[in-house]
Amino acid sequence: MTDTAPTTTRTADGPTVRLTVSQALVRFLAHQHTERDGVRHRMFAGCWGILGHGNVAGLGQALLQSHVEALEAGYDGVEPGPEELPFYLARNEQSMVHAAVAYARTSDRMRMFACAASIGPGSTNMLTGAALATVDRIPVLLLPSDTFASRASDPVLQQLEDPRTGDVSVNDAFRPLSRYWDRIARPEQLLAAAPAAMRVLTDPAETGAVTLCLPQDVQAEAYDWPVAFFRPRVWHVARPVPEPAALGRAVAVLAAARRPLIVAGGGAVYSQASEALADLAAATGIPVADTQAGKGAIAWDHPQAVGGIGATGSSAANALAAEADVVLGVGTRYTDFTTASRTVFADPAVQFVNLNVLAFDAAKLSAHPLVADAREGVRALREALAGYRVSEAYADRASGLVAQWTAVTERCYAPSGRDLPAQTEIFGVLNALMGPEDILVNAAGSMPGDLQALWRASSPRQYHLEYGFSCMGYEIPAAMGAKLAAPEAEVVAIVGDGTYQMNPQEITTIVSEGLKVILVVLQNHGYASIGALSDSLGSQRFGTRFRMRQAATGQLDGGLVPFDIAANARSLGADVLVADGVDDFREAFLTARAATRTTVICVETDIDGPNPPSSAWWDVPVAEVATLESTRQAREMYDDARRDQRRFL
Ligand SMILES: Cc1ncc(C[n+]2csc(CCOP(=O)(O)OP(=O)(O)O)c2C)c(N)n1
Ligand SMILES: [Mg+2]
Repeated sequence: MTDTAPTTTRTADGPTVRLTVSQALVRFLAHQHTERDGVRHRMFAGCWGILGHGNVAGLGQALLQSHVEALEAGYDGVEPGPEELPFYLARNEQSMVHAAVAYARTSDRMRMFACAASIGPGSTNMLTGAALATVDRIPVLLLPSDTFASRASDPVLQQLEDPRTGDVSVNDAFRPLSRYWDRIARPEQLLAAAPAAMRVLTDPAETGAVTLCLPQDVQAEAYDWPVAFFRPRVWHVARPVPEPAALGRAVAVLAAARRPLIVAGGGAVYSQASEALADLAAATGIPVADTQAGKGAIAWDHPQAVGGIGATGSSAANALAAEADVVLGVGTRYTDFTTASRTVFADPAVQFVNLNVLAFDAAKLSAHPLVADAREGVRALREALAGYRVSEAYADRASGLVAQWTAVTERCYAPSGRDLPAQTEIFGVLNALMGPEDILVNAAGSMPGDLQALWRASSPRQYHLEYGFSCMGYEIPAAMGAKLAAPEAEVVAIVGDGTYQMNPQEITTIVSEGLKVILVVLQNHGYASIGALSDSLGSQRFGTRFRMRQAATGQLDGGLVPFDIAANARSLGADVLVADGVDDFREAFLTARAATRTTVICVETDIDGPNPPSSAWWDVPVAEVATLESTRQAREMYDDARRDQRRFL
């Protein structure tokens, strides 16, 4: 094979090289870097993909060519060449986006993946992943293939036709899910779109899914690209500092606080603000509660750590939230779980100071906004608050509350002696055996609530809960993405049996990549989470158990469904251990940890819990009129609870 086609022309931007749009995009992406605090990374670890007629001869050809050229230049294929984008083959497009998101999150958003899909269903399969990335503010570059820009072959296989307009395709569905969206209908549009996409991906305030739609004919079209387009670029990931006037206002509020509380969110983790946060808390004595994304931003055993806050939080954090006169949010979006649907902050005069890199979040709850990078903002607050300290009485109250919650956690973690273990007992084993370098992955079911309440995170990376989108099916591909980002970590995903059935096939990808992760599948024959919720809301656990349809009743209320998760996981290429009870689970986990292959541990747990005691509300509306007595009672309780809901005007 020859090198790239010879330089053909000169433009005002210098000499050019003739490449297809796909070849140019691959070469461009390979030359992008990120930098923060002087540390530089190659921006793209590679390109996930599933090929179809929409991209096999376009982007697929370009990825192959980048590899062959790297080999010809003397690279061994293990370390990618400087113009190469390594290819990763997934089994489902949604999964590949999850894997990419977990990779970027584990890399504190400094490194990421592109994800390439064929037209039609291949691309729409990425929609859920796109939404998740944007909700969670995690960068991922999506490359859905698109129908012909020329329209010569319309309607191409899998094309959506719209009698009213010629310029709509299924990829327009990515628009609301993307922080930047573009369609490359002419090659030279890439000269503008590609740098625009990089800017958004590396902007901590704007990042999320970025979508470049690539019509299948344009992917293969040649153009004379200025060589300067491919020069190595370094995208500085900014750490904006607070505006002095805003800092002054925030400090005035905080310095007058008698019962302040810090709420640490995901932004504190991604900006690597842990040390600064620990310093601020130690110097001022302000207690620190954490959200699902922020857990571990402060180590659980820091003297000021008070555990998870909100609907699934600890009684310690929630009691302090109820009394707080000033709340300092650090990198939090204040989701309904964090605020207990706006009931957890109960002091009538409570004020908020929101340190956030995104002005939108900083302004929430009528706060005094402090728009800045979390680490820089926390450092500035620490300096400006020198000499401020909470009263001893308040500090004692916080540590007393924490001691009470510690006793609750120990009870939940201890063996219960019941026929089937509560999942909290399993979490106790994992929490004791996993180190600060290890990563626990979870996203949906009854597990996130129990974990936020109980898990003692010893590092910011250890606790990887996707709870912005809480997407069933994230866990298995995310374990793979986290492992790719942190090969030295023991990555453990906790997977509900419902979640397992959403997305098991990616085990095959994990195995084919030679990656070792541990998947703990909690078999409770149904949706424990939604079942308990349904029960508490007067809907009697309707439709939440996996049962056979009975001829006699016509309902799904028969025997257990004979679904053999262990056999299924084994068939996908994993090693499988079946644990009977908690002691057996501990043994299985130690075996899996010592193993070199991906191991699935199946353990049966009690669908009825027990779960940790709840100390806050979550707003899930109950039918206002009903013939069911259970529903009517639940609605009364709902109306009662809603009276505490605030608007923070
Ligand atoms: C993709 C997706 N569909 C539906 C939901 C709503 N949902 C939340 S938890 C849950 C049940 C999860 O079941 P399982 O994984 O078995 O966990 P368990 O509730 O038993 O702990 C459902 C259906 C969701 N979060 N994600
Ligand atoms: Mg379940």
